[in-house]
Amino acid sequence: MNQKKMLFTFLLSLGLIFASAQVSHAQVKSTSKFYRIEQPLSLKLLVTLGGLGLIGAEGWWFLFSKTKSQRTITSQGIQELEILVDGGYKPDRIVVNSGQPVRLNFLRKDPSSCLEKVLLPDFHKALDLQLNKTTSVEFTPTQAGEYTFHCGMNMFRGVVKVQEPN
Ligand SMILES: [Cu+2]
Repeated sequence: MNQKKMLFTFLLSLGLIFASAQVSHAQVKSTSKFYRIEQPLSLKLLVTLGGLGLIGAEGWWFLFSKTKSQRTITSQGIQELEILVDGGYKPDRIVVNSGQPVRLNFLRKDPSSCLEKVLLPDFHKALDLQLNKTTSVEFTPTQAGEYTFHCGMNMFRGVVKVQEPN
């Protein structure tokens, strides 16, 4: 899944680069009647290298930044885990069994308003997280699969991986 994501980002970046190249080309054409600004080759090269560097960085990020998945701890029949909300979700990959209640305790340490909400659309849950407090959500997954949760603007994401109990 991560490699798919990476490929997608790579293609998207390429698309954007080509699109912006087209736009600047069109602009040169339409303004060439009046004057023409020639950019030195070194600058073009620098911009190109910068772009390639960014693509590389994105690819690296998607390949290596993924945190380890974490299992919940079951007590009194509830699969429970604390998730630290600080510049994202830690852990951001949670493994649970299907057919058994899950309780996720979100501890928000990040004041950014971006992270004040967390949505679990597949389980029809939306939470308002208060700063420096723990907010819990409970649900019972019934089917194996991967279910994402994310912040209000879908910038930070995590995955609940539901598997059949062994
Ligand atoms: Cu956000």
